[in-house]
Amino acid sequence: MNLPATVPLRPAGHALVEALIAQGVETCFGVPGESYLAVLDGFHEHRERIRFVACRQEGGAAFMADAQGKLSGRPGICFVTRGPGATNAAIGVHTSFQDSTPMILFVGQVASDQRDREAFQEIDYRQMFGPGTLGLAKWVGEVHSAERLPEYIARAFHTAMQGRPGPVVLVLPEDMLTVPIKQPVLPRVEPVRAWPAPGSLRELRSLLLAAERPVVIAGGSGWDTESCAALQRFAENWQLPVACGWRFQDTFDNRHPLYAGDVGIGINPKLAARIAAADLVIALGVRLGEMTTNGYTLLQAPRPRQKLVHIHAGAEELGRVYAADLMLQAQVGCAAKALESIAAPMAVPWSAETAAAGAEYAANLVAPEVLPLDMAVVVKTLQRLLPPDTVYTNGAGNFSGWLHRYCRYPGLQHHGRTQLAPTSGAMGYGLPAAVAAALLYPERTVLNLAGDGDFLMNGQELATATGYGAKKLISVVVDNGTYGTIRMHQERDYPGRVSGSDLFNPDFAALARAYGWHAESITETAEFEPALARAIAAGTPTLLHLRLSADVSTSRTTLSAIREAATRRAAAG
Ligand SMILES: Cc1ncc(C[n+]2csc(CCOP(=O)(O)OP(=O)(O)O)c2C)c(N)n1
Repeated sequence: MNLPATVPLRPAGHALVEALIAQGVETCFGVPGESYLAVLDGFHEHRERIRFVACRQEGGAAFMADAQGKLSGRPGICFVTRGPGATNAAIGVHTSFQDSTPMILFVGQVASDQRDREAFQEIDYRQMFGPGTLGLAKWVGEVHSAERLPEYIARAFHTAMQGRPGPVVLVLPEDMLTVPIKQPVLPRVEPVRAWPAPGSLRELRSLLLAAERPVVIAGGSGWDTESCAALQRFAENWQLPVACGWRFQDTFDNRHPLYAGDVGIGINPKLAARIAAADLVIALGVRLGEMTTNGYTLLQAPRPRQKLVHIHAGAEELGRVYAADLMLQAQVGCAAKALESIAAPMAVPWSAETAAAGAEYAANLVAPEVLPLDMAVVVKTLQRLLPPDTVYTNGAGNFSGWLHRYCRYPGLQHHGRTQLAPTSGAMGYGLPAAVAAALLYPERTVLNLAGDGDFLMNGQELATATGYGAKKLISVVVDNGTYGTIRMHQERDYPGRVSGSDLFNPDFAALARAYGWHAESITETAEFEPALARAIAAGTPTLLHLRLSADVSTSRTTLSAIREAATRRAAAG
């Protein structure tokens, strides 16, 4: 990009919008505030090249920016006002942190001459989001000098994308945004990528040659078309079974014979046993967090029984919990391409094990019929009727287990990311993520699977979908009248003592219609396919409301079975 050495004077708020355009941003999400009027005016000034999507709550807006970051690989952008706006948005920052999603949250701040007085809605964002707080922003910057705004923005983009990607918070004092500046914006930032050293690849080859039961766990952020294809070729060269980390299921094509399933909540017990019995685990891009390690037991912390190779872009992730036998600090894209180049032998001793892992994955897709409304059939029908490039989104709750178990996500080399799901376990993520996907990629179909509790955490974003003209967007709400996950834990630990987990629900279909959506309610399996066909044909966002009994708990068991087992355990002392 050729930049003029000087540009006409314009308010810093306008320059900020120009800088976003220079970074390739076409859509930003947010809720307006009087603290950043000069930026909103910049959006008006440049409305032909960039749009500001006004959301209904900052939590929804921040989740939309997270979804944008996941789908594009570049920072999703969210604007919020000070105090209440920033606190509402915190859930999205936390999710981007745990999910390693590149994201930038811009926060309007009180004027500089009012700082430190606890002025109206004032918060010190470095303390609130600061890296010292473990798990909020990767970096928090406050722009005190309008002239240095371009520098701060470039740094925010670098920081959000480099190493372990994550969220950055940039704080914008109100008076700074109105200062006229003549600094040009900086050119588009590309992340610096680290490659694995040749010596470590030789070590990895030796570990593979010495192994008898290796398993790959792939996931994390930073994957793209080329690196996913390279991972597949590496796996094919070595006939390796590949599992995907929790909620990174589109890292490896789920229809490929080497796919072994996903590692997370609700893991196929056969896959868990296989990983536990492996003699070599290659963790590629995943964080090896609590969910992906089944509470640090699949891989015993801090020294696993299996030999462990951990490849991650963030130096701080390597050796954070596990004393791996080999640690490679490399961006996943570079690592996958390097792995592909490691010479494989003509035959490997574990081919039969790999085939068995694939067979176990296939067997896990089969489920006994459930009456009257079968969630396994619902997910399989979705996959049969919806286009292969459909983006599937979900928030948190047991309902997501059906999607994770039965949905066969294509590897992202085929259609880009097809799974948007929070490893932070944040309820309310799925609907705004789906709205963002539908607005950013209107040619693709977007399917949100939501729990009744989960859905209403951000149900207000139905209005954003309608207001901005989303079309190929379907939300399936699994209504079992309870915060079912919590009820499940209660029945396990305090059988029969229901407390705080019952829900009063609205008529979800009527609610959606009030927002201008098409909507239907469904009580039996046979009604689902025709309703979905009508949703696909509707040309307008559609909500399908599934009415289930609270007893429907997970894809493997019911509440009554959990309660009975817990009661028996208690009686046996
Ligand atoms: C924002 C947030 N609040 C609370 C929780 C704790 N939590 C996890 S699952 C769950 C219940 C989810 O209920 P629902 O959406 O109805 O799905 P179900 O479990 O019934 O399938 C709760 C309250 C959470 N993960 N996120």
